[in-house]
Parts: sequence; C-alpha cells; structure tokens
Amino acid sequence: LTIQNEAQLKEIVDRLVYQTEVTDMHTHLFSPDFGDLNLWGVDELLIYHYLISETFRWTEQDYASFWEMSKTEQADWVWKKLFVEHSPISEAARGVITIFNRLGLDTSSRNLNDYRAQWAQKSAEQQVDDVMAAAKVKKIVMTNDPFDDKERAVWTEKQGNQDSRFYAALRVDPIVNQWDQSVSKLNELGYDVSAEWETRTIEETRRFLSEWIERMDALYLAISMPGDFSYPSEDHRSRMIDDVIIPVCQDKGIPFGLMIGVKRQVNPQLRLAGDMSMRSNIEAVQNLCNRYPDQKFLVTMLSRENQHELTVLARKFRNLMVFGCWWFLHIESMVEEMTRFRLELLGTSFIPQHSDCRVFEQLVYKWEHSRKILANVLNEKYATLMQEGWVLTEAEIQRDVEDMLDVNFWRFLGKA
Ligand code: FIX
Ligand code: ZN
Repeated sequence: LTIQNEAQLKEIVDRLVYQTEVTDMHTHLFSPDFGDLNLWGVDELLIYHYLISETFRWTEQDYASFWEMSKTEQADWVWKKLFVEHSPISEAARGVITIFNRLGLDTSSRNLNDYRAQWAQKSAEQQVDDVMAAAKVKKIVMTNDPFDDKERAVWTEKQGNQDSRFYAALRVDPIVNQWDQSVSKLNELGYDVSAEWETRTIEETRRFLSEWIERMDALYLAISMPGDFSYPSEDHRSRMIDDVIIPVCQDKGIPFGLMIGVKRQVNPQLRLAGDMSMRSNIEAVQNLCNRYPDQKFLVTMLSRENQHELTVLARKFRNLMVFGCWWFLHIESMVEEMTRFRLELLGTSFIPQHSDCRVFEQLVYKWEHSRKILANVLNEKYATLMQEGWVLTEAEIQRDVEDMLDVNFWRFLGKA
C-alpha cells in the first residue's frame, strides 16, 4: 500500500510512532518481583530527584530538614512549590501532569489527596500492567547492582526476576570507579581480590562478573563515567576495562554500555539530585571502538557539546550504538535537536531514546513526549522524500519505526 499524500503520511507516521511497542533499554525500574525496590505512586513521582532540585530553587529551607521529612511531607512540599505556587512548566513537572491526565485523573482539581486516594486502590502488579499498556512499553531493561544488599537478596535468597517483560543490565560502576571500596565488598561476597592489580584479583573479578551475568541473565554491562574519563590511561579504569570488562563481555558475547559525562555530587546536600553534567573527550570512545572492533559498545553522553561528534563517530564504527537523550538532555528542545541530526547522520541506525525512569508511571510521560518529537521529525523527513517522487509504503515506515523503538537494540545484541 503506497502513501498518496502528506496528510496520509502524517496519519500513518503518527499512528505508528505512537502505537509501536517500545523496548526501553535503560531504566532504573524493577519488576514487581523486587518488592519495594519497584517505585510507583504519586508520592514517589513527586519526590523524583529531578523535581527535588527544582523545588529547592524556590525556598531557603535547609537541606537537612527536607531529608528528615517523611515521603508524604516531602511530596506535599514539592507539590506546593512546583505545582501550586508556580506553574509546572519544566519537563519533569509537566511530565507529572501528563501522567495524571493519561491515567484518567482530573488535572483541573489540583487535589493531591484525591490523587493519593485514587492510587491507593491499585496494587503494584496492576499498576505495572496498566502503565506498560498506557505507555506501550513491552520490554524494560533494569539497572542491576549486586552490591546493593536489598537487591542482591532478591537474586540470591528469593526468586530473582521472573517477569518476562523485564531484563537485567549489570552495573559495574563500583569496581571501575571506586575500586578501594569495592575490594572489601567483593571479599564479603566470596571473591578473593586485593587492592593490588595482580593475576588472582583479575581472575576473581572476572569470576564475579561472569557469575552475576549468568545469575541475572544480564543483557549488557553498564557504567556511568565521569566527564574526565580518558582511555587508554595509566589508571585503574583502563586496567579494569582491558583486563576484566572486555574479556568478560567477549566471553559472554554481550555489549558494554557507557554513559559518559557525569560530574557526581557537585552539591552533596541534594544527594541523588546533586549531580551535574560535564563535557567529555570523545577520544576515549574512539579508542575503545578502535582497539576492540569485535566488541559492541552502547554509548550515550551527557553534555550537549559532545552529541554531534558522538554521532559522527558512530558513522566510523559499526560496533558503536548511540542511544538515548540522557537526563538533562531529556527535554523537548534537546530531544528535537539530537533526534534530527542523528537521523540526518545515521538514518535510522540508532536508538533514539531510553527513559531512565525511576518511578513506574514516568514511562507514560517520558515516552509520550519523545514519541511526539520523533513523529514530527520523521514526518518532515519522509515528506521531503515524497516531494522528490520517492514512493513510500506503510510497511516501510513500520519497519523504520520498529527498528528505532525496538529492534535496533536487540539486533545490536545479536538477539533479533
Ligand atoms: O547513572 C545513571 O544511570 C543516571 O541515569 C542516574 O544516576 C541519574 O541519577 C538519573 O536518574 C538520570 O536520569
Ligand atoms: Zn540511568
């Protein structure tokens, strides 16, 4: 079925982009198997760290007294400052309103206790089903950390993840970025490592990763790197990557995911909300892709200034998959800019978005806001092709959209 005109094109592109079920390849969500690690509900939505840092801009209140409050009190405070005393215009605040509206709440009432009462009628399992249906997300990749005592207990003492819609990604930040603290933790878990970088330590750290990849059935190893990450370098990071991470990834046939450009804790008083972005040196990624052509790298970067060169680099290395508009880039203007030049440089061979959700209902707004932009940019690109006499079919557009929202990720993993 060929597309006849631009009105029909728009109907088809919008429908496909809004309806195609997504694989969300990086989140901080958990399946209901993980009990209260699965965050959901209106209070959790309001105390999302993005909103906490925005709220503090409107008050002189000291940080400590905020952290001493109960969750409900914190949520009341965020609601008052960001939704009552000011309009919820920022991306994160607007997102809450999108969620309320899509889940059928009356956004005009502004009555937080009514919203709470409506949420109280749900179970975690029900809400996970309803939100995945509303957001049209079919597969969710979690962020999994064996050093987290609560999470580890679910994997080792309970059933682990039994929900086939959820997948694991093994986070390796501590062993790469905080080796000194990790040594004792690994010892506690039964791995014979020492602070010295010697054969036994290397073998045992490999064994740690291999065993946890198997236990979790992890799709990839993941890390966030500071903006000053350089590779190769005479430092622990390069040693860990060369001697442990890459050999294990190669052995298991899984990608290494790098999220580069964080400056952690520029304001520690804000806790999780206290991190900043930082420009990075793209050569680290170039050198990794070059040294390990058989190893796949999933990469996203946090500063706007690195985006264009990262996309150009993906033209040079097929083992590099660019993904998502991360964190402070997950705002309308940046998603639009990045999606546009990524399409212009790479065609459809990238992963335009991941949600990074921490609270379950956020899937609704993060995906809807991004789909809207993707649909607009795609409409424009297909329209210019049609103007040149190129004949498009609905099936071709469906293929392209499915690639970007779902299949590119699995194909890169060798699982599609
Ligand atoms: O390192 C990460 O995976 C980051 O996404 C998080 O640490 C960050 O706090 C976040 O939630 C960003 O969206
Ligand atoms: Zn994240």
